[in-house]
Amino acid sequence: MKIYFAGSISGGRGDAELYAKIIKLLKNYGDVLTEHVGNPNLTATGEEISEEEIFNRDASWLAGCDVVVAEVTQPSLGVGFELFLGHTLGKKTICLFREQPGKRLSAIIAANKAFIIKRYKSLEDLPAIFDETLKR
Ligand code: 6IA
Repeated sequence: MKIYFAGSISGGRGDAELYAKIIKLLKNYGDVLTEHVGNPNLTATGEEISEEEIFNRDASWLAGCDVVVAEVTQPSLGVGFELFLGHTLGKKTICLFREQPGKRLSAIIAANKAFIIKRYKSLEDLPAIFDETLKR
């Protein structure tokens, strides 16, 4: 199974360490195409390749994946766009939102019936969520 993991880059890297841990868990279920999203050395200003190369690479990985898993707690324009793109391509999509006081998931994501929305408190909650949503 090819997994496209989406997480905030330009939107803020506050959750980068969490993304790396999620990617490690996801590797139990398939190949993660976007391991760089969890790289703590990848800053908000991004990778050393051109924006066009990043877009073309990410769009083709997205088109070729079996499932999109997005951590949507840190709002990100790019993650929102990837969710839309995956949606138009009919990709199974799981959105992970960490419950925190004062934070709300955008209604345009939360209310989309095409997405599997999973609210969680901590990393320990995720194996059960992945067993339920990713195991064939
Ligand atoms: O808007 P954001 O940057 O937060 O969007 C993050 C999402 O878009 C991630 O899930 C990535 O798949 C993708 N993405 C956005 N920027 C990059 C990037 N470097 N490298 C890889 N994937 C990216 C940005 C460099 C650029 C500022 C020159």
